[in-house]
This record gives sequence, structure tokens and C-alpha cells, in this order.
Amino acid sequence: MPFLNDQNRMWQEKARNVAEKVVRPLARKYDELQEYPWEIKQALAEAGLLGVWIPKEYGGGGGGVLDLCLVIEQISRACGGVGVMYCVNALGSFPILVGGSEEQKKHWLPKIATGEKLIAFCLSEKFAGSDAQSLRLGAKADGASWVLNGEKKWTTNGGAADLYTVFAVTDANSKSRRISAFLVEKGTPGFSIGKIEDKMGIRCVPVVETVFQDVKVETAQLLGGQPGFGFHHAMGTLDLARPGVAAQGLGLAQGALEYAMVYSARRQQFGSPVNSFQMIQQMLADMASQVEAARQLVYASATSLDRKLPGAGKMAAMAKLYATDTAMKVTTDAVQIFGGYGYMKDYPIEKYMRDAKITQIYEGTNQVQRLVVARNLVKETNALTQLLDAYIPREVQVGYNDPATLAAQKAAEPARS
Ligand code: COS
Repeated sequence: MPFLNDQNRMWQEKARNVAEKVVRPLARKYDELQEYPWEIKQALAEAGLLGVWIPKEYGGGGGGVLDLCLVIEQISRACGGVGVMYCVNALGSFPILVGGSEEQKKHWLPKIATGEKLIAFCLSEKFAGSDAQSLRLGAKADGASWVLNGEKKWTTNGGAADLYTVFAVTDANSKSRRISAFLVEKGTPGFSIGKIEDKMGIRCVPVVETVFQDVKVETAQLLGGQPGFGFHHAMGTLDLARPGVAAQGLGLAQGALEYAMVYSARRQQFGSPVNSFQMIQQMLADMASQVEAARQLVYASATSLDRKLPGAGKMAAMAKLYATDTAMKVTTDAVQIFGGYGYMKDYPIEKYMRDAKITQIYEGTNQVQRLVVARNLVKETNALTQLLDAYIPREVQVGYNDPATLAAQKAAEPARS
């Protein structure tokens, strides 16, 4: 990539190294075991990759969203499950970066950067998925403390993580200041892990229900110290995190394409390698073009966030939906190129397809991404109307005996010609 700078390439190279030396050889083992890969987490921490996105003043690597995406892409190329196991630490810690107080940043971020503490993000509930604002877990003030009661669903990293960013209702009567976020530590009395999900893909990372029964937390654990800003913190976090899921999709698509290239050169049918047949060549060419288009969008959206450019949230949603739809398409085509072998578990490619599916669903379904993009387009329409409206003809209802309508019709005529 010619436009990557030295810092970007340094992170990319480090990640590629860990991906090839540690992640790829262990990918199948942890997919089968459905267990958290502590040895891989250790390797990521030793390479300094767990703090890429955390500013240097808080003990991190000082990289941006683009650096984070480059790392996620390389890891996901080797294993989509490890890709999310890695990037969920960014998702969990972004609320602290977005809305945390200085004390909270100083206390938690250095520990997250070294891998001493793993973090998870608790927003979704059984009855609050896409409609995140409708969450029900409640937090009631009790003197200088808050008491949390309720449940969360699909907490990725749950059980492995030491710290949980938990979104709760603190003012049920308020429309726009209803929700606040709390930093809850593992081991807090009343906080437990419920059902552990048995998943189609990303099997090496736990996804669980988390249960909160009279969990008492101090005011110091309220994110940013002021109640009512939780939904803004959640949305700001998702804007930052979505290019990461996009990068996961990109890595999965790239990894599947590479396996398909190698296998189609090896596999002989009708006396020739199957990559000499035009139908396979067309598939490979389409897959590669789609992967490259996704890559450009992911890098551009990450750069827009790093530069705080207007429209960066829209770009993040575009990157997420495009790259993860590409992941599903390309991994499915890669299975097709492997033919009957591709469907079998002792070949590496079916795992890519299983791991890809969830990227279209989590951190906002791709339907929600389209909604975010469309809402932005509607907002942008006013300015465009001023520029373009005059070029679009306007029809008038003809009323033959109505002088006012005839006059309006006549007035509109010069604009048409
Ligand atoms: N950044 C900061 N604030 C934002 C924001 C953003 N990107 N998007 C919305 N907000 C604010 C709005 O400004 C509004 O604030 P006020 O109440 O002060 O006016 C508030 O949040 C509510 O906004 P809106 O009315 O647009 O919210 P909706 O309930 O319509 O929800 C969607 C919008 C659907 C986009 C949101 O609920 C969403 O992203 N859902 C998916 C959730 C998700 O990704 N879950 C997966 C969790 S991780 S596995």
C-alpha cells in the first residue's frame, strides 16, 4: 500500500508476524475447543499489540484507528475468531477514551494497553439489539453508590475480561439522558456470567450473558462522572469501532482469497489446474476486486476518523457494511472453489465462512449501517437541493379552466427548455 506511512507499516508488520507464527497454526485448535486462546493473547501482548490504539500518555502505542485496522486485518487473515478476540478490547476501551474522566483514563488505559486487564462492552440485551436505546438494565442511585440490576446478552470476551463497560438506565423518565455507562470489575459481588453461547463461528472467543444482581458500584465508576451521557458514549464508541469490524471482514476475505488462489493452482481436473479455467478465473478476479474495494473503504474510513473529518461516522458505517458483506461473499466463493473439500472441517476454508457471518450482524447489523448511511444522506440533501433542484423539471397539474394553474404552468415553461 503506497500511502501507508512508516508507523502504519510497522504495526502491520508486527501483526503479520504474530498472525503467521502464532495465530494461524493455532486457529483450528481453538475453533474446535471453543476456548479462549490465552497463549495467543500472551503473544499479542508481548508484541505490544494490545495497546496500539491507546495514546502514549496512557501507556499505549499511540496509533490511530488506521493502525488498529491494519493489525485487525492481519490477524483476521489468519483467524477471524482471534480477530474479534483482539478487537473487542478496543470496543470495550473506546468508551473510556470517548467519555471517561482523566482519573478513569489514567487508571484503566495503561493496564489495558499491556494486556494486564482485558475489557468487554455490555450494551445489547435480550430485547435490545438494534434498538439499543430500549435497554432495561437499571442503575439506581444509593447515596454515593449506584446499584445495578438486570442482564446483558452477547457480551464478547465475557468471563475472560477483567473489566466491563456496562450501559444502564439511570433515568427512566428522560428521553435523551436515560442511559449511563459504568465500569464494573470482574469479582464485584452480584456480578456473574450466565449462559455461555455455543456459536457457529468465532468460536475461540467467549460470548456470554452477564448477570447483575444488586451490583454496587461507586460514583467513581460512572463513566465521565456524570449520568445521562451513556447513549452518546455508546454511539461515539461504535463510530470508532466499526472500521475495526470492517477490517475483520477485510482480513477474512483476504485470507479466504489467498487459500482459494493456492488451492485452485494445486487442484487438477480435466488434466489441468482448475485456476486455468475461465469460470474459476472470473471468480478469483471478482473476489480480488471486491477485497481491494473493501480495503480502500476501510482504510479511508479509518483515516477519516483519525483526522476527525466530517462524515467519518457515515464512512465507518459504509466500510462496515461493505467489507463484511464482501467477507460473506468472498468466503462463500472460496468454499465453492474448494468444492466438496471446502465443506469439510479438516480443510481450513469452511471456518472462514462461519467466522464471516457474524461480522454482518454484530456492532450494528448491516441493516442498521444502511440506516445510518441513509439518515446521513437525508441530512445532506438540503445543501444539494439548493444546487440541483432547478435542474429537475417540476410537473404541474393542468386545470384547463383555472387561470391560476395556467399562469403557473406558463411560468414554469422557461425552466424546462
Ligand atoms: N455519535 C454521538 N451521538 C450520537 C450518534 C453518534 N454517532 N448517533 C446518535 N447520537 C445521539 C443523537 O444525537 C441523539 O442525541 P439527543 O437525544 O441528545 O438528541 C441520541 O444519540 C439518539 O439518537 P437517535 O435518535 O438517532 O437514536 P436511535 O434510537 O434512532 O438509534 C441507531 C440509532 C439505530 C443507529 C442506534 O440505536 C444503533 O447504532 N443501533 C445498533 C446498536 C449496535 O450497534 N449494537 C451492537 C452493540 S456491540 S455488539
